[in-house]
Amino acid sequence: MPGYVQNKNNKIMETNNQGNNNNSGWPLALDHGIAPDGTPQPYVSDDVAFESDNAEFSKKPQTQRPDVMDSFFTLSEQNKFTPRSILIDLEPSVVNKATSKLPMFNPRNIHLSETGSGAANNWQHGYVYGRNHEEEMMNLIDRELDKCDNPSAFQLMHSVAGGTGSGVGSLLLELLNDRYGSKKIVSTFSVFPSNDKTSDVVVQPYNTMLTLRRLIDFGDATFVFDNDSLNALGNAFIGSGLERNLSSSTAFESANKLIAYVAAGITNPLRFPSYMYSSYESIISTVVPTPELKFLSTSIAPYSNIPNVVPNQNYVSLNEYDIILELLNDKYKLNSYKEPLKYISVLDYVIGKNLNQKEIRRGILKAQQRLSFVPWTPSSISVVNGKQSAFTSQQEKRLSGIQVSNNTSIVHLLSKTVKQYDLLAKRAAYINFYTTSNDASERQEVLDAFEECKETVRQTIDEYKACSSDSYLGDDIIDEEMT
Ligand SMILES: Nc1nc2c(ncn2[C@@H]2O[C@H](COP(=O)(O)OP(=O)(O)OP(=O)(O)O)[C@@H](O)[C@H]2O)c(=O)[nH]1
Ligand SMILES: [Mg+2]
Repeated sequence: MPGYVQNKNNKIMETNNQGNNNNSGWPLALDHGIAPDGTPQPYVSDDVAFESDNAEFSKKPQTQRPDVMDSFFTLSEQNKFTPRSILIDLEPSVVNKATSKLPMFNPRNIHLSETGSGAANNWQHGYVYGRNHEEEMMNLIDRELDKCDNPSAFQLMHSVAGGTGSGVGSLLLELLNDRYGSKKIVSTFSVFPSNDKTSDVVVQPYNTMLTLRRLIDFGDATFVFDNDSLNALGNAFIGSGLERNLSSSTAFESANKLIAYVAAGITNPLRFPSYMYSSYESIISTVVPTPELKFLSTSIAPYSNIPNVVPNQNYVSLNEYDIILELLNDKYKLNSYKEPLKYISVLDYVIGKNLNQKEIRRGILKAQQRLSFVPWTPSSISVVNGKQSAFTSQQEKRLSGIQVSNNTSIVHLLSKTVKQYDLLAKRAAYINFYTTSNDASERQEVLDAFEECKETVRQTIDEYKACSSDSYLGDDIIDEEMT
């Protein structure tokens, strides 16, 4: 399938296409030169930067596009790319904003509630709505899957604390697990609420707890983003001298840019394949060693090529060694926690042109010495040699870096949620938000269901705590022998 655009547009062109002038800011589309309405931009070769009538040049074989677009897009008969995404919400404003910026989204892949009032920050509303509309939503998913040759994974992007992302998201996790769980990876990009601003929605700890249980029971990997770290990271980028057009954007827009950048970056080797990490399975299995340890943290190196974030005059060029060390810096983490951590796995992406393998090796050796790993894994950092898109590359050598890691910082996030939940649950506060009547037995049923979720989360906390011990794998072997 990737051949389709090559035939039409794979000419060696004279222009230096930065692809960023009329852009949407969506890295996944920008990387492949897809305009907001889905129109493919001509591919610009890196090797020969001009077209020539000279017979010598025209005899040269045309460079093949190095990117694979069909993982995330389908090509219509009108030669337009359409994301495979499905957009679901219980109120229209967010989806309408997205589709007006990016008309490339397929209107048939959008599900909005008829009443359009949202789920009122209530997991229960979202979940029940999902139950009542599960057939419609699964039809959208199945129809999209039918268009795929060999789908390997789902990516669910949602917030865990409101009503829709948490409730509908939880239901979808159950449905996907039920129908496809054994065959396909179900991964999530889950936004956790700001700790500083919990007061705006008092029942966030309930919603988060109910969602966490589904992430633990039905997901294969969760990329954790917390809004406090996202805000801090935005500030760190500004503080370090990157100009960010914040005046015209909300705090969420900049947070979402960072999430979108990481989400796209993670799949760089799928979309620009080389000999390693060219499947989603290989990426996930590198960072998720057992189904019990599946919460992943990410970080972004400073001065990375984030769309709409341009380096100002203070920009200093970082080489591969610098990038790898910067990825260890707390201030560039999207789920930050400053206590000493134990690492279970680390996958570093260094993305750029003509990567210097010597500098990568030097950086990795240094970084490995700085990190503390759990005793039962090889204390090593895996590396993705990511390719820079010809559509987003700059004139000068500018490298980007992303780190995906599995580490014990999740203990802090989960424990914080349990603590906030306990404060509400011990007084059964606001439990009537989740019941249909004032009936005491129904209240108790709801509380019991909440407590089951808490128990699941507790087990994950315990698992992450236990994994730091020397005997972590040994305990399991003994358990198995005894049973
Ligand atoms: N990073 C990020 N966080 C967001 C965004 N929108 C909302 N949040 C956070 O997510 C949580 C819940 O968000 P909502 O938008 O109210 O949740 P929802 O899933 O739409 O559910 P309902 O509004 O109840 O239908 C809050 O903690 C918000 O701070 C966003 O665009 N980006
Ligand atoms: Mg909403």
